Amino acid sequence: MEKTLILIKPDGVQRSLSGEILTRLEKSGLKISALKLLHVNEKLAKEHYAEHEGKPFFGDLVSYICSAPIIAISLSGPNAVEKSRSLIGKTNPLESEPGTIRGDFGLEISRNLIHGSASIDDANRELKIFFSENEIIDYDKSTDSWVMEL
Ligand code: IDP
Ligand code: MG
Repeated sequence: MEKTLILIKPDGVQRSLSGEILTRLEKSGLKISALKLLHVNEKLAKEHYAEHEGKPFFGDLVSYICSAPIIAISLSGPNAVEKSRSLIGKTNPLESEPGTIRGDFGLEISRNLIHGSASIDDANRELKIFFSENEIIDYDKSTDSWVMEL
């Protein structure tokens, strides 16, 4: 089953929005296949955001992600990557539709609450940074056939 990496960023945890954010993602039918609270160090932040190295906001982005604990989540389900990106909204909360996580709770691009992998390839790379293979669990739920056509 397709998987994506979600991070509830430091502002999401500090503002006590972790439960609200997870509820929204989980209610879509996507399944939690791994979850942990961790304090990211600079090395891990730079590895995760390698594609942005050299951009003007890179230093601030790394400091932001390392500033307080985050919650890392693996979500599984059909089109998990695209579905979670649509629930999250655009990168800039100002351009995100109401009803999306960033649109409802964010004001600025540099405090946009949540990360979601942008592609299946990104998801596979990023999941390996945050989780070992045995931390990601595939399991059935009795509601599976009500959420997806099996
Ligand atoms: P995404 O998180 O929607 O995939 P990316 O373009 O991959 O957006 O950027 C990664 C993260 O870097 C964003 O979520 C945001 O935290 C930060 N970021 C992106 N662009 C800017 C910017 O112009 N100023 C400040 N921070 C930015
Ligand atoms: Mg991105």
